[in-house]
Amino acid sequence: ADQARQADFDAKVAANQRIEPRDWMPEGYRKTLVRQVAQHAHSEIIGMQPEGDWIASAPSLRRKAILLAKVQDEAGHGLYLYAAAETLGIDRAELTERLIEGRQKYSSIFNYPSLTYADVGVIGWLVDGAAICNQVPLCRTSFGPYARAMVRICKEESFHQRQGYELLMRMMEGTEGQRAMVQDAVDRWWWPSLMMFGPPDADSPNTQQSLEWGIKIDTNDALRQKFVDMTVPQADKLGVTLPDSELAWNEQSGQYDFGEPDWNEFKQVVTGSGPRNAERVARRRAAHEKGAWVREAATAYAKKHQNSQEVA
Ligand code: FAQ
Repeated sequence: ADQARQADFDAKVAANQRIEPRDWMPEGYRKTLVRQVAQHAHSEIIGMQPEGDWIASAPSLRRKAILLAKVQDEAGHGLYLYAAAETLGIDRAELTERLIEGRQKYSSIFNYPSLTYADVGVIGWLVDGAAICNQVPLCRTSFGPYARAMVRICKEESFHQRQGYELLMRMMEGTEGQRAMVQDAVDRWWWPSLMMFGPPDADSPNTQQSLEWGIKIDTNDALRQKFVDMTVPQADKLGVTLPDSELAWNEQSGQYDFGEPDWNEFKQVVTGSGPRNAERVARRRAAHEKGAWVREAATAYAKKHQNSQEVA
């Protein structure tokens, strides 16, 4: 029976059909998805922090309204993704425990500090730009709930990317000091943005199997290249320099050549020793603990409501 179910699963994946929560799936497929979707959800929630730091000191009412909307969207993305993970049979409370105990990862990018308001623009431009590059193909990922969550998330990420680029365009029209702030933010965020796509294909233990299962659609290196090709013309238009002396158009390949990110730094950040890891997780833990009474009250209310329905 298992063989028949496996064959059915393989045929669905090969035909680009969606696997749904009630369908049979190999245990490894379920585990890989829980890992990736949870990591993605955690990234959205932890990712609220670097930009959230600027809400109280946004330079104008307009910028504050935009930033508030963006950070709220990220909370929403986290929630869709936790809901998608729950269809795989894992509880959101358990996933949160794993995050605050450091047993599950979130994107390396959110372990860097946001030092000026230009960082808000650069996070929108580069970090959301990289997120879109990675996530548009995931709209076709093989697990239905994850794919459907991605469709909506990508639409919102496009707005996020645009607001970042628009903010930077405005700053580049400003004073010398403002232009220098933009360049400084680009210098700090460029390499970490390239690391968002994960280790080089040769050092990526999960890629091959995830491609076979249709969980991933492209390899880490392929998406990184696509991001560089997309971003270089935008940097030119903006008038900033990307901090990579090896960056050059390659006539033969029809792509940009670029330098190697510092994979040692990546390892440090992913294993908890980046510039802001401790602070990000400590804040998430504090928010979780502070919210305990809300969860308790909501649970008690739901229980009471359920009982009164039973009586009626
Ligand atoms: N950071 O074998 P692979 C956003 C881990 S966008 C930390 O290549 P895989 C939007 C990886 O988990 C950011 N860890 O792994 C936003 C694995 O760990 P494990 C979130 C990383 O899964 C914008 C190990 O290294 N987006 O939040 C990273 O096949 C602005 C080996 O790597 C997603 O999560 C990294 N950068 O490929 C929000 C997208 N890279 O558990 C707020 C969905 C790798 O085996 C503000 N995820 N690792 O020890 C994916 O597409 C994939 O999971 C990859 C990694 C491509 C990230």
